[in-house]
Amino acid sequence: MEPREMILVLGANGQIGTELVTALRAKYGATSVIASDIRQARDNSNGPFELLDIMNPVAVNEAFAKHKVTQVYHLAAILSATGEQNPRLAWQVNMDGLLNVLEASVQFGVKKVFWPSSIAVFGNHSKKRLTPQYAVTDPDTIYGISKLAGERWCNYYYRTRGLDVRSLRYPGLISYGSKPGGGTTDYAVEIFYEAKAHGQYTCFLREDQRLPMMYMPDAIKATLALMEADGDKLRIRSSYNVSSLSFTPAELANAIKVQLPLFAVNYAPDFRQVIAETWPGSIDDNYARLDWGWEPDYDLQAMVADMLVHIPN
Ligand code: NAD
Ligand code: AKB
Repeated sequence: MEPREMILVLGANGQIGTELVTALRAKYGATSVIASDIRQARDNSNGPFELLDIMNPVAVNEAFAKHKVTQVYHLAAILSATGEQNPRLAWQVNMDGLLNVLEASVQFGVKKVFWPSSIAVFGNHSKKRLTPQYAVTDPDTIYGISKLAGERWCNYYYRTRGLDVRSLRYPGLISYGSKPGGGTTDYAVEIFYEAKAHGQYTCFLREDQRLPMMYMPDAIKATLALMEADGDKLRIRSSYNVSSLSFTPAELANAIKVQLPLFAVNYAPDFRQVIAETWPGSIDDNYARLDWGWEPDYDLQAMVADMLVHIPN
């Protein structure tokens, strides 16, 4: 019989972790998935939860040893907009935290590690439309710089230590399960709450700022598919481009107006507009489609309809 998987999720109380933990528990059983975060969960009744700071290597090692961890999903990070407010902290959490996790994974014989990168690895000189896997990567934000360096560290641990690290360059993620945590793409979640609550929204990006996006069910599907894929077929051990939606704030607003005709949007671009301008508008994810059969389920209309059903009035 195969030994039982013990899965540790770091940064589990964020936008992705909240939904990924539920999906992992449905697949592996509640007690096989240990959720952890630096802050308490709103509700930790669905399975084991621990307070854990990824910046503390001793505590990280203790958690790996105590739970006999076989798989890790490392989600703890400081995102793009918050990172620009405190670049040194963002670098420390995103970089030192990742190295603590990679080191512990080698030391405790973890079988597989998932760590997300981002479209933030791209920059001003990257091709903007259908940005390829191996485009120029010249990020301007400290977040993007830390993600690019993280990708290289993951590839390094795979190559030199044989660690089975797998990674996706997520686009902006849209969900209703938990609010986003300080990114440039957060407008695409906020807009739904404001549309429902107040019938109007002031967007911090320009109306024509196209960005790659993905609905959370597709992000969870991509994550689990990559983690279940045959390792021999994975040609990329830095991070895979993965793509689904591509729209501007005006296009998103129009899709919402189909269902809420009185919804009104104003535009007041702030410092996040400057970040968004350096990112691609759409992504070429051919490697993901060929290597592990990636295909998203949601288009813009289906995503909008599902969000509006789930967000309370
Ligand atoms: P989030 O900000 O919503 O959640 C991050 C979680 O990490 C939070 O619950 C926070 O409390 C926790 N955390 C912060 N510092 C910590 C520390 N020192 N120790 C332990 N936990 C700590 O972020 P998210 O949107 O869930 O993103 C998860 C990962 O996916 C991040 O690596 C992020 O860069 C990446 N990503 C997210 C998106 C997106 O649109 N959400 C897009 C691309 C990549
Ligand atoms: C952010 O905007 O910082 C994130 C991301 C695209 O990495 N949502």
